[in-house]
Amino acid sequence: MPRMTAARAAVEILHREGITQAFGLPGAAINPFYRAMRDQGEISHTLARHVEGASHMAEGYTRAAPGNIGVCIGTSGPAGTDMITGLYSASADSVPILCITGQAPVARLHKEDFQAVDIASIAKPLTKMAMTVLEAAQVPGAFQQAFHLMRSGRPGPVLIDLPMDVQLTEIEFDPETYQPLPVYKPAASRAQIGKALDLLAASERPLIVAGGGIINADAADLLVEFAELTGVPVIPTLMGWGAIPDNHPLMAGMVGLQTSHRYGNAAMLESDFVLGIGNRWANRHTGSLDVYTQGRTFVHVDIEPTQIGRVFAPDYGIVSDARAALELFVEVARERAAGDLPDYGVWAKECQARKSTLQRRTHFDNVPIKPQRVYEEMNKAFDEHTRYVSTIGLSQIAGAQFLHVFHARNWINCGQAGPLGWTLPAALGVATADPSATVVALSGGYDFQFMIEELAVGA
Ligand SMILES: Cc1ncc(C[n+]2csc(CCOP(=O)(O)OP(=O)(O)O)c2C)c(N)n1
Repeated sequence: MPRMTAARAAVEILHREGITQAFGLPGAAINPFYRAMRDQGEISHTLARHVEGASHMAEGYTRAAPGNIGVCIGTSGPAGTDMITGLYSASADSVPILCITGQAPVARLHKEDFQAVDIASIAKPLTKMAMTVLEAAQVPGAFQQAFHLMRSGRPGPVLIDLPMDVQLTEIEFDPETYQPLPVYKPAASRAQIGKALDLLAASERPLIVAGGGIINADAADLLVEFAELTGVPVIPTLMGWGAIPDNHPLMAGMVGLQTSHRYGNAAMLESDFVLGIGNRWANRHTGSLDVYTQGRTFVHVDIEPTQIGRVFAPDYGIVSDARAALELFVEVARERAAGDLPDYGVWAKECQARKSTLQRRTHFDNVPIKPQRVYEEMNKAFDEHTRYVSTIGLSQIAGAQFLHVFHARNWINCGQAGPLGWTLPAALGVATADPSATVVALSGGYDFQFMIEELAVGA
């Protein structure tokens, strides 16, 4: 049996789980892991200037392409605490990233050692698993479980904390026969999809609310196919923006308090039925729940069972991966298309008409130039394949109101956590994953300055 350090075994597993890129910053307690990464030689490393930056780079990297998992690495103590904001942002937006930290030797963990902090306890509420691995022989299992958890159910981050002596201990491990664990994703049944379509067919002015779960499941094509088959207009959430192109006749606008379109809000108020897929009824999308829910029937499809009923009780809930659900929605809707689905043509035309009458004004000639005009010019300057990255602030809100997005993963926004400083490093993560893309980081002065040191990484 091959013998190697636990750190080397961990690197071999990263490689076999498909990791080719990591972001981080070394320090004494993680140096054995860095050494193992260098010796193994298959994983590129981007040296961040701030470990929080590395965690946001990892998130941008994950979000840039289906199947990606961003890895961020730091030493013990403050490196882990610096990456907590990245773990919060990733968990809040259902994004898998793997955060690896060094730690003081096992025997010194309770002695208030230099840079020894209980990072696993600090990270617990922000991760699907946060573990200080105390036995070297557990390291392969911990990494195997980490990938299984990050990819199963609602995606999210994991933290693995490796005491220095654990990293350096030799263990028996055979990388050649390593195999990732199966990924678990719940799938809707035909009976459930049939019932949801019965409820849809009983409505006169239905909408589909398309959430970020559709992007995570790489199911934008199926969403558009289902919308076209049924003729039902689509409201993307801020996390789902791009799942249906902005210029599609069934794109009915975004709904919400700030990051919304006037025509989207108007369509929602006119509707009598909402099918939410892979969304979580975020409060900045719903606004007042009374107004949002009154007079409407709701069907909610989500991969995470405890999301059903969390914000309000839907009329019918289905626990399913968005792709699995949409595959069946398309299949069953196609069988019914000839028969019992109503014609929503008039309703869809009304939604489309509002899109031309309820536009916000952008064409100002003022000097100095007004922000609205800047976005108008951006829409001309950047083509449909441009990838926008943004976190928070007026610049982000206006971006959602005025920009145009035509493809899934081309609007990469820190939707729930919105930490200042996220945009620049996240954009670098996107650019690392997709070097040929035009990546536009949309950032206000504060956001830009929060992590301005990462410009050096970009350079
Ligand atoms: C870490 C952090 N602190 C504070 C806030 C609260 N906050 C949200 S937007 C904002 C101002 C943003 O200013 P700027 O980045 O210049 O963007 P602008 O609104 O000018 O576009 C603040 C302080 C935050 N989101 N994150």
